[in-house]
Amino acid sequence: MRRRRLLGSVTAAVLLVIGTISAAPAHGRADLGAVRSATAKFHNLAVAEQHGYALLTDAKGIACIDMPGMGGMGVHWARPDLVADGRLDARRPEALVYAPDGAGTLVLAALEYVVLQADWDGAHRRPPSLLGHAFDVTAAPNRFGLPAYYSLHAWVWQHNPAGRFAMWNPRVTCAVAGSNLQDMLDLYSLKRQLAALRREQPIR
Ligand SMILES: [Cu+2]
Repeated sequence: MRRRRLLGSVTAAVLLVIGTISAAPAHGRADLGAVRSATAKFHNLAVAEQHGYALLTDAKGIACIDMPGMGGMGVHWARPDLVADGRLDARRPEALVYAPDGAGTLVLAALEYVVLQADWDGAHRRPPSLLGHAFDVTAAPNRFGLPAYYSLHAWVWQHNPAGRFAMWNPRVTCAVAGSNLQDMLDLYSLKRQLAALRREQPIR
């Protein structure tokens, strides 16, 4: 009887330990899984645009962002309303990052979470973190002409050998030989100009 009770409590303790060990990584995976299922629809750029994401260029008009020696990000489609709301939600990234493949076609690669530093620091004691990772800080002035901001890249759709949450991906390059990337971007900016024209001069 005593022995059985002892055995019972040992079993319970072992189960508790196993439970604790397996719970931590399972939780992380579940979060990433939720992020993937919330953003899978954005493999289709048209769907991303329907959800308010728009092509983002830097202050010089450069769309494909890379950093010689570090790698690249790709082309960002961003939602200014989410950047300005001072909040972070793993399932609602502020930006979607599309990397050009070998032929220059844009393929969803990463999600980027962005919050302005002043907005975040004004409401929180600690700098932001998401999915267990601390954000990078970009000071002002910067190439995007933004006030200082926190950002976190999550390479959930394309492997990044530098790390899933690294800013630059050594495998991403904007210098794609014979690419249709610029044609694609020109087409997007043409579409945007057309849409703006239509808003200015509604067809009667
Ligand atoms: Cu980026």
